[in-house]
Amino acid sequence: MKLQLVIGNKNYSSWSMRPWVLLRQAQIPFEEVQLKFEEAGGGLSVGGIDRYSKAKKVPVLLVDDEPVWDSLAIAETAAELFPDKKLWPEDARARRMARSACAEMHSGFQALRGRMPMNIRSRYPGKGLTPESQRDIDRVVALWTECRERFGGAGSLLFGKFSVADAFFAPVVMRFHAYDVKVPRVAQEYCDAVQALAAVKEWVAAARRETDFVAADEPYAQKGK
Ligand SMILES: N[C@@H](CCC(=O)N[C@@H](CS)C(=O)NCC(=O)O)C(=O)O
Repeated sequence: MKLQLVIGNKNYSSWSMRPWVLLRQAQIPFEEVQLKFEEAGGGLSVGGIDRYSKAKKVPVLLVDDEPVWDSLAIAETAAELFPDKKLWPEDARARRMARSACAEMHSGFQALRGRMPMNIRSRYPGKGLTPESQRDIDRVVALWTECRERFGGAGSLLFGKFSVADAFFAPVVMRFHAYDVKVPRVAQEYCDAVQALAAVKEWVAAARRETDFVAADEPYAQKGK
């Protein structure tokens, strides 16, 4: 089986980071196809995406050239294709909670996304903090704390061992890092554990090497930069 993962800029593309970290951390081999964001007429598009997806967004997983688009569909497909990797928690109650957490992440947290766009190579301490983004942050912290307390066990991740849920929250961890969001100890320890994952380190190192500047994702950059 041939797997190709089409992603965007590693510095900015939070949706792309999820399946990339999931596959890499689980040691599922894939070929990376990186496309770059392009800005035209005030909008953002992905250069060359037409070849891969009618939805025209990254990420896309090509399974023997057949596209699977949207990060949640990709995660479910990977879990189905590689049952031995146990990408979802084995315990049924933990699995239900992991699925709910991923779905909540997938469809919610608009203020956090909008005010604190992922930007791995930059630091904007304190930027983006509004009552709405603070509410999202508080909810993320409560969710992480509940997962850790109920299902973390001896491991350091949300459900102990690495799972889809950690891949889904990795971009949030990077946002908290970039904007220096202060969180309680249990959440900070979780952030540290995510940043220590080999796949996350690899993604971050590659993101830092990127030099493309995408204005739509840079609300806090100084003019002329
Ligand atoms: N829900 C989708 C969202 C994908 C998405 O919005 N991707 C952005 C980049 S991170 C994109 O491709 N934007 C280009 C566009 O909207 O034309 C997923 O989970 O994959």
